[in-house]
Amino acid sequence: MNSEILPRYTHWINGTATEWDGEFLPVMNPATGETMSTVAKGTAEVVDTAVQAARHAFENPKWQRMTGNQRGKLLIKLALLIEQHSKTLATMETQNVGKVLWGTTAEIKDSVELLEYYAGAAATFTGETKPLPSHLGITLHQPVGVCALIVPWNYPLMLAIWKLAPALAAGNAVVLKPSELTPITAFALAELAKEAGFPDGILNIVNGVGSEVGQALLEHPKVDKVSFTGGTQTGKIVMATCAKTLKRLTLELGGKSAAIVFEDADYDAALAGTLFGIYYSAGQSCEARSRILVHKSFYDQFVADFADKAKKIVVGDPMAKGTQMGSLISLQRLEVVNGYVEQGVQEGATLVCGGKRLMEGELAKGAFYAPTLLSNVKNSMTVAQEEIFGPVAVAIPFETEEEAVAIANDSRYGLAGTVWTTNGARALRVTAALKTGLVGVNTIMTGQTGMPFGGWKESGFGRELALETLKHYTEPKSIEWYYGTKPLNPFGL
Ligand code: TXE
Repeated sequence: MNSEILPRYTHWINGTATEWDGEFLPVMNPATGETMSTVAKGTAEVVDTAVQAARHAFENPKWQRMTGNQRGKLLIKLALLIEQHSKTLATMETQNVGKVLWGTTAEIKDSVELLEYYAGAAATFTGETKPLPSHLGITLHQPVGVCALIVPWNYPLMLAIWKLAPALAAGNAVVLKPSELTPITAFALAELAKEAGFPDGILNIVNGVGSEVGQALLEHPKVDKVSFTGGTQTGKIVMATCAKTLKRLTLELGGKSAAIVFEDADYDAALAGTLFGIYYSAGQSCEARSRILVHKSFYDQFVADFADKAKKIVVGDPMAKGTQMGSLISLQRLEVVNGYVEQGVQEGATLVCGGKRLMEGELAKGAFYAPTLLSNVKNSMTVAQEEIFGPVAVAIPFETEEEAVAIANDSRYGLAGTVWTTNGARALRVTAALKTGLVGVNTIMTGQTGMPFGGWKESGFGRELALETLKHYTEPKSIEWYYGTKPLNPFGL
């Protein structure tokens, strides 16, 4: 296809799409293998322009004087506009990410709900007054300033909103950096934010590759805070770079989360939940339950039933009704995923199902990988320790509750987990013992609006989706106001 006639995405600065005479990168539809548009490959200069625009807009007295209620109103208008355009946005997202349309539709619905949540919270996140000896203590929560929001490709619009909603509710200005693979819906978001009435410069977008524009954002002296979602390796670079200027930082990184299926679990619910927990979004979720720990007494049966159902998952055109799993983000990622599966088998795991690229008919054009299960996995194997980020589950047997907890915690990650049990006391013991930020009991639906989302250990730090998230986008200030009758004069001079 002639790239001249494809839609082109540049940058969004000061309320408008910029001109760009630099390089463009192709943007792919991973399910069809077609180039669907091109995106500007930004530079440090464009980052500087965007940050200056954000700084200018942030310092504008009109924005500074806006109340939480007024910012909340803008967020509500944005939520309504996104709701009105949800079909178009979901279609764009599906075509760019390769994930099923019902999935992207649900993500947009959740994003609308999150905007509404922070719209309500914007006016409530105020300081406190504290009586002190001869002083009145007042705390203020003031916006940090310019926030760089760096998001990955697996949930492009939703994760942008996870960051943007609390940042704007708290009164900041933002520069959003979408993944170079999935820049499309961010642009639509910027247009809708303008229509909602956000002042120009409050929301800016820079496009390009992480090592250039992402890095330039991290190094920019006028960026006050960075909120990053992505891989753990990149997260470490982000943290080291932010340390140079002590930027405020939150990191939401990878995971290798465990679903523990106890002998007293509701078998059918656990089976359905563990399948969805890994194959939703083709396993490309940070909180995917990629390790399935199953009690020894029914391990073989569970593995057989799981594989039986995994083989029935409808993989294909993510736009088609009835498809249950779409494509991976790229053929390059598919090769990485396949490499892990091969390594698992070399290290002694048994390939029960999947383990191959799907090439029948139209599928050959895209990055489709069969839902895969490896059994007889030891937790020390690479496939149990590293984040594969694809539709690959590993099944590990255990005998006792203590052993299950020890296996689940034997990971450098600590994002999520699920406990499948009908024993309430056990649920309480195990949820308390897991070293993760999120735990589901008989559910994989963690990460709902209002519940703090984030990891322990190498899964990062900071929490999204909750009221406390506003703390990450504000600086607290303590004011101590003396009201004694005599001037304070400790030196007696
Ligand atoms: O992510 P990256 P990638 C994991 C998953 C996946 C691996 C690699 O295991 O296989 O990470 O994926 C920007 N300074 N997750 O390579 O590199 C980049 O442009 C600043 C888990 O796609 O982390 C993109 O916008 N920014 C994760 C964003 O960082 C940089 C979701 C994420 O890219 C940068 C995605 C730099 N030096 C992948 N380098 C999750 N937590 O869900 C890159 N970027």
